[in-house]
This record gives sequence, C-alpha cells and structure tokens, in this order.
Amino acid sequence: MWGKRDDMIVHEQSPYNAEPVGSALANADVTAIDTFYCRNHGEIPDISSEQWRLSVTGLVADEREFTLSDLEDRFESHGVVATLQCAGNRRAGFNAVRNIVGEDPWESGATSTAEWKGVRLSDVLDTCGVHTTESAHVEFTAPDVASEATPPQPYGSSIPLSKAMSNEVLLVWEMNSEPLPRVHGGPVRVVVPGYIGARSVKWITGISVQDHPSDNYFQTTAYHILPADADPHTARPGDGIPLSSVALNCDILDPGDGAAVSAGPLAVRGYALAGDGRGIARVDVSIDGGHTWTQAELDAEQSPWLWRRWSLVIDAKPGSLTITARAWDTTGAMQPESAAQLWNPHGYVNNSWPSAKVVVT
Ligand SMILES: Nc1nc2c(c(=O)[nH]1)N[C@H]1C(S)=C(S)[C@@H](COP(=O)(O)O)O[C@H]1N2
Ligand SMILES: [Mo]
Repeated sequence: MWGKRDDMIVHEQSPYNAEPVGSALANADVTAIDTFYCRNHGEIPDISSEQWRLSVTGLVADEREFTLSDLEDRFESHGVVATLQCAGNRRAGFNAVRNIVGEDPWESGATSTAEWKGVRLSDVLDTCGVHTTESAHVEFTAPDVASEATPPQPYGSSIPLSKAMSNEVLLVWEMNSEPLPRVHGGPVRVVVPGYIGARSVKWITGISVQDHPSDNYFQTTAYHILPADADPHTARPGDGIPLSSVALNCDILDPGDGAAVSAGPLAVRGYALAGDGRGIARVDVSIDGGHTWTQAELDAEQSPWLWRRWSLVIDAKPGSLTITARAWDTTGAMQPESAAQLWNPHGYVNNSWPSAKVVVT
C-alpha cells in the first residue's frame, strides 16, 4: 500500500500508519521512500500540484498566496538531509511498563531520514514582511481532518518564529530526488529538522504568523507529556509539557529484539539522534546489563539534522544475550535509563536505553 515495502509493520490501514522493521533502517543514512515510516492522523488528501495553493496570513505586511510554480520560480532552492522522528516512536516499550490505550504501539521504526528539497520558509516569510514579536509563532495548517480531536479538526501546529526563520526549515516538494509522495505530504509539506515529526506538517496550505502558539488540537492537547497519574480523557488544552525539540535518543536496529544469531563475532548496528541543533558525542554498548560499557564506532558526523549511525562487533557467546545501548550528546547529557521513569499516558518520547535480547546458538 502507498508504494511501501511488503514487510512494513502496519498499525492502521486507514489512515495508513506504518513503520519499517528496525533492520531496514540500518544500512544507509538516507532511508528509501518505500521504507520511510508513515504517520497520518486523518484521511490522506489528494491535491494536484496545479491545484495546490499556500496562503500566508497574520502578522505580515502583505498577506499573500503562492502556487507551486511561484515557489519554484521566485525563491532559491535548498536541500536538507534530515531525520524525522515521531514523538510516539518506541511507544511499545512503554506498553511493557503499563499499557497505553488508543495509541499505536510504534516500535523502533517511527523514525527515518530523507533528503528534502524546496525553499526556505524564511525566504517566503521575508517576502511577506514578518512583524516580529517576542512570543511569535508560525502556524501551519493542512486540509486533512483528524477525528481524534473533539470535534474533529484539520491537522495543524506551530513553531516559534525564531525556529521558522532558521536556514534548515524548508517548504519541500522533493524527497530523495523524487516528487514528494502524496502519503508524505505531496505536493508540499514543511520540514522542521530537530523538532518532533508532528511539526513537519504535510499537505500544508496555510501559514499564519501570530503572537501565540497554534490553537490547533495537535499543538494545545496532543503531543503534551502528561503526568503519569493524569487521565488523558479529561486533560484540557494546555495541560502537560508541550513538545517541540526532538529528544536525545538512540536505538539498536540490528539484530532485532528476539532474533536468533550465531555464536562468534556479531555486528550490532543502530543510530543515535540528538536534540535540536546538538550533536552526538558518544554511544556506549553493554552486554552485561550495564556493568561495563564499550564505545561503539560512530559514522562520520554530517550535520546536526540527521541521525548518526553506529556499530560495534561483540563476541556473542551461546545462550541468552541482552544488548543495551545509550547515547550522550555534545552538552554531556545522556539518555535516561528506564522507560518506567518516563511513562506518560499518551506514551510520548520513550528515549530510555534501548535493549535487544537475542538467542545465541
Ligand atoms: N497534515 C498532517 N501533517 C502531519 C501529520 C498528519 O497527520 N497530518 N502527522 C505528523 C506526524 S505526527 C509525523 S510523525 C509526521 C510523519 O511524517 P511522514 O508520514 O512523512 O513520515 O508528519 C506530521 N505531519
Ligand atoms: Mo508523530
């Protein structure tokens, strides 16, 4: 479905929500389009490139409307290789602590990397003449309607104006040198590197500069970390901690949890991703439950906007083996150890130490 590989883990057919198996992400920095995860809150819109319009309104000198050719012809094009990570990535690890009802149990694959191409959001906003205020946010709106909001409402969210004006935030219509596929937001989406995937609004049709964050359900209510004892059904807009920057995280992609492997040298592979604009400084791997750690080999650093893949060859002895990993960022921060400490009612941001239990024969 939607041109994705046959071995996707499909959480929902409609709207389509699916992730690749971890090992499918381990081989390359840039994820193939047929492997890239899909996270959809509503029915997927069908908008042709000719029909598509983008309106820019709010705290601007000139409210404007753009066609796709306007963007292509009037602005310099730019590319960014960026990792998207859903805030629900690794939620399955929370279910082992306490079950989370009504949310998809994403495993390791609600994260993927692509080469995106389009124009800078800042160039488009500059053309319209932005009135800067200290609390300004830039809101993105889309036509897909999400029924998890009461009443149902079109998808939307916002980012601070300061982030919106940074060079890495793009309005894109190309993914891995192909026209942006419909399931990934084609004809045009925004890509906000360093922020949770939810802020990279697909099928974007409206941009509004305002002096406060978006009133959309996905900004005020969803994607907030509630206290563990809160009832998510009675949560009111504004409750909890709103998410913006992606959290420091790492994962073991290969071997997968539960895999059977042969005794001897075993290559363990994974990725690490730092928060907004930070870098990965180190990844440690333990095969003795965290008593001792060995540093993994990190691939070359390319930019703060994409993950860094890592690998380590360990000596796998026959029996049951648990591999654990943890990443440190360039500020010296390290991932929290356990999912139990991080558990929250919607199951967002499980960035605890990942582990894979394998059987060695
Ligand atoms: N319009 C719209 N944009 C959206 C969404 C959506 O449901 N509708 N999902 C968001 C979420 S939660 C994530 S994690 C990313 C997923 O992007 P992808 O499906 O291209 O992987 O898109 C974001 N943008
Ligand atoms: Mo997401």
